[in-house]
Amino acid sequence: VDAINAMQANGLKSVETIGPEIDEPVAEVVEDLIHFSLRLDTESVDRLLERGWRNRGPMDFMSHLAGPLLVEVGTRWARGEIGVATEHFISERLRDFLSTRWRAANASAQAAKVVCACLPGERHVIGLHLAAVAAALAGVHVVFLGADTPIRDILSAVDRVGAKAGAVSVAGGASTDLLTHQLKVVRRGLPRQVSLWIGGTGAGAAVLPERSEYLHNLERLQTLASRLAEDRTPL
Ligand code: B12
Repeated sequence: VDAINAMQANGLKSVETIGPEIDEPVAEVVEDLIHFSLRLDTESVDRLLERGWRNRGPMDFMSHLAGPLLVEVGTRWARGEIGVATEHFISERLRDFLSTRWRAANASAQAAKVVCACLPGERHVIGLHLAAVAAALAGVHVVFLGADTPIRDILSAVDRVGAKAGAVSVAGGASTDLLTHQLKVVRRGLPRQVSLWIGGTGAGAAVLPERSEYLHNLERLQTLASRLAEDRTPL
C-alpha cells in the first residue's frame, strides 16, 4: 500500500489502481500497456496481459487487444514517439505471454500436428504465435519453428512429424514477387494431402498457389484446425 501511495503521489499508475473492469475500452488498455512499457515495467505489463486474457477470453484478447496493440506500437514507433527499446520490450512480453499459452493448450503429441513457421527473411513472429494459440486451442498439436525458416527446413519438419498442415505468417516487408515465389516453392514441396494455411496482413498482395488458403482471421484458423483435430478434413 505504501508503494502504491508513493506511486500515486508521484503521479504514476500502478496495475492495482487501474481496477479489474471487464468492459474497459481497448484503447485504454492499449494506453496502459504502452505506459508501462515506456517504463520497462515487466510485472505490470504481464499482469495487464493476464487480466485482458482472463476478462476477454483468448480469441477476443488476440484479435481485439493484441492485434490493435501491435498496430499502435508500430504506428508510434514509425512516428518516432516510442523508441526501439520500448517496441522490443512490449513485443517480447507479448511473444512470451503467447508462447506460454499455446504450450499450455497444446494437444498431445498423438493429435494432428500443425507446423507453424515464418518464411525466410521474416522476423515478425508474433502473428505466428497468435496463430499457434488459436490452433492449439482448437485441439491440434503445434510444432513451432518460428521466425526466418529456410523453406527446405519447413518441408523436412512437416515430413519428420507427419504434420497435417503448415501455417505461415506474413507480417510485412517481403516484396510481393518474392513472397509469391516462396509460397509456390513451399506448396510444391508439400505432400498433396498436407494443407497450407497462410495468414497475416503482409500476405494480402501475394498470388497464392493452388491448394493453399489465405485465412482472414484466427476464427477461420480455428475452424480448420478443429476439423483436423477431429480428422474430418476435406482434402
Ligand atoms: C513488432 C514489430 C517488429 C519487431 C518484431 C518482433 C517479433 N519478435 O516479432 C522487429 C523489431 C523485429 C521488427 C522488424 C522489422 N519491421 Co516491424 N513491426 C512490428 C510491428 C509493431 C508488429 C508486427 C506484428 O507482430 N504483427 C503481427 C500481427 C499483429 O499483425 P497481422 O499481420 O495483422 O496479424 C493478424 C492476423 O492477420 C492474424 N495472423 C497473423 N499471422 C497469421 C497466420 C495465420 C496462419 C493466421 C490464420 C492468422 C494470422 O493475427 C493477427 C490478429 O490480429 C509492426 C506494426 C504493425 N502495424 O503490424 C511493424 C511492421 C510490420 N514492421 C515493419 C518494418 C518495415 C520492419 C523492418 C523492415 C524495420 C527495419 N527497418 O529493420 C524490420 C523487418 C524485419 C524482417 N525482416 O522481418 C513495417 C512493415 C511495412 C510493410 N508492410 O512493408 C510495419 C508494418 C511497421 C510500419 N508501420 O512501418 N518489427
